[in-house]
Amino acid sequence: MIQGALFDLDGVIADTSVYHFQAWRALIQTNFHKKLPDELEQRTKGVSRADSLQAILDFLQIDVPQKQFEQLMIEKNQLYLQSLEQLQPKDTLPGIVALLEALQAQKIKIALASASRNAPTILAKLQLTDYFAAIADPAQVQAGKPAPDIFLAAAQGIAVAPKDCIGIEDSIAGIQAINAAQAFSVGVGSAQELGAADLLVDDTSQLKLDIIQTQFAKHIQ
Ligand code: G16
Ligand code: MG
Repeated sequence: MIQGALFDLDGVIADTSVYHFQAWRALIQTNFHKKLPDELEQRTKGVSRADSLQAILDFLQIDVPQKQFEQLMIEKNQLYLQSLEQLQPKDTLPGIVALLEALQAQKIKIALASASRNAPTILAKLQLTDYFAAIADPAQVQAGKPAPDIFLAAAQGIAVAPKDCIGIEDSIAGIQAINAAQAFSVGVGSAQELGAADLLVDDTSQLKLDIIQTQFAKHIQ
């Protein structure tokens, strides 16, 4: 029986992953006059702000002093926050409110396992905060996704063993993190990228609790 549900945020609850990459693109264009290829979007999904910037600079083979690195992170976040200004409850991805309601009706505890330091602000803007019994703080965990830490912290926040939890993710790093935490991984996206997920759906509108429960029961047999 599922006792806990651990949610990723960007790309699962809201389509903010698009805004993250738009902000990275604008930052790199302004500062280095370079264009980022599409492939970097998946590589930075679910990955912390610092790790994302490092991956981008490595890709571009650019080395910057620590002070400039920190300045670039601040600038990226300012660009990202600008795009969040318009965010409203209607921007919650399809099927998410219904899933949260279904989980709550079955007394399955809900926690957030997002790598984003902006996650509490986004949940508040979407008016979803009250569904969450715990929000794991990415600043307090040792290693970011693909390490399991943020999912372990989220499970601990609702006092449920990770093996009794499902984790929902749209990123490769996130599915790896859920699997490493030994929770049941539900991927939202393509099999090409998220083939390691225990259960895969094309988009959030297909996240139905009865289907997830059936697959979870088969998985633990
Ligand atoms: C998200 C995004 C990543 C972003 C990270 C940190 O994670 O997918 O692209 O780099 O959070 O975000 P911030 O700069 O807001 O702290 P998740 O785990 O919700 O997908
Ligand atoms: Mg995500």
